[in-house]
Amino acid sequence: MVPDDHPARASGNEGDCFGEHASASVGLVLVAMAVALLASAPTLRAADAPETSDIATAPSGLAGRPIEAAGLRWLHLSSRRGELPVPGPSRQQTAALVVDLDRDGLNDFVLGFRVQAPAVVAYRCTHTGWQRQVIEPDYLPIEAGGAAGDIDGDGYPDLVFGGDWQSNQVWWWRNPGKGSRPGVSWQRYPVKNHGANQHHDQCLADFKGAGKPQLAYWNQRAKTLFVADIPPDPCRADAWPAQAVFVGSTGENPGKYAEGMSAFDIDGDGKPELLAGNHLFKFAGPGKWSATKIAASGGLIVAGRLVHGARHPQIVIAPGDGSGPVLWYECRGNPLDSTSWVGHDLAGRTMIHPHSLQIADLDADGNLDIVVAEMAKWTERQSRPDNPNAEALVFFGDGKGKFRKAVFQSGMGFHEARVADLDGDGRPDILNKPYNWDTPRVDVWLNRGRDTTSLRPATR
Ligand SMILES: [Ca+2]
Ligand SMILES: [Ca+2]
Ligand SMILES: [Ca+2]
Ligand SMILES: [Ca+2]
Repeated sequence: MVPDDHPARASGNEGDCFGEHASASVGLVLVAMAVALLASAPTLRAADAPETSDIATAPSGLAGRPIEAAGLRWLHLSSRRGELPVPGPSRQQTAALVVDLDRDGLNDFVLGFRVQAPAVVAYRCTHTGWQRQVIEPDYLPIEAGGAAGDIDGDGYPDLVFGGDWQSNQVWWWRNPGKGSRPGVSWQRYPVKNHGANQHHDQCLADFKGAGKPQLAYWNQRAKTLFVADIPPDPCRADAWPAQAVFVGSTGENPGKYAEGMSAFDIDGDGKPELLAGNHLFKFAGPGKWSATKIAASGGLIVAGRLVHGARHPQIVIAPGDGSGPVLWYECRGNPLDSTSWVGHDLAGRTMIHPHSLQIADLDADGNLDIVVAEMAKWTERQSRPDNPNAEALVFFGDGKGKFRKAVFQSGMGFHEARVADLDGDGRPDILNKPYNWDTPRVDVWLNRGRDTTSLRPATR
């Protein structure tokens, strides 16, 4: 985010989740969001499956540069070289989500902005590449975070984004589904339009086992974590009643705020728990949530089965808009007991604004890997990077709790990067849009694996 004394505060803050004292830094909240997306992705019943005619052909003949990074082959596409559409005029790119908007079997992605309209754009994956579509043409001070999930129950994933330090609002956009037409934006509806400002990070998941998702969101300037049920008629609701699940600090440094959110079934009861800041929250019945502190300090928080055979999944936390170590935590007992969680340093150094954190098996060896990436720039009033040696790192897991570090990129600004299959070949790819480093800009690295023969040549 942006410091309080920062000029950017006059025009819009970055998309992260800190509240009161965003002064010191700008951050990345990428990883937590990716996990949230995975956890909240709608499950398609057979009747909901896309019709055959709707299934898209994976993109081919893409312009891009074949590169090698972190020991893998990639096809790198950048809006800087015209290989992807330019996101828009905004220089403060706050949010990024990966979601299959049209349910054609291929992921699309969504970017959010502040300072200048449009506030939200989609990149639809087509057989020739990515086509940009404006979802919200107006200016809104979109904060980092966001969530995708089916809010109105029509089977198509809708979108949620929150306002930053300048706004007390959270909004959702209805996916028109088959009614979607190029050039036609989506209808926006209120989720929250009162109370304190700033909403860095949201998550849609069925924490309550209700058969449909609930929306969790941070409200940084209230230092509060809320969970709201979707109203019976969300297209007519004025605002969604919400319950405060947690109030206070998540161990952040002075001047920072709680951030980070995702969902994962940690205790194995079939229902996802809410991971937020440095805590695990479990729904314990109407109006009741248990809170388990996992770590001394919070940030972007995601979970996965990093260690084969472990009874419970592991949790990874990165300081996001702050700086500090990145740790992964294993459970050595009851996951609802704080003393069960034991942390292990991942990076071996202080990471500076690591606002991207994702878990995926990048090298297809059957062991989950961790992607952590730093921001290069967050201060608006200067053009030079704050952190010119920013690194995007991959920690390749061995499935036994050991990780091998590899540098994916250096000197590049990452923020809210997402790891997901973007071209339908089954390999997880990397999406990045910097916050204010070299903006406007978006980059995609399509994972071509270790096998050089599978590398598609660039067409230009
Ligand atoms: Ca799609
Ligand atoms: Ca559970
Ligand atoms: Ca792996
Ligand atoms: Ca892929």
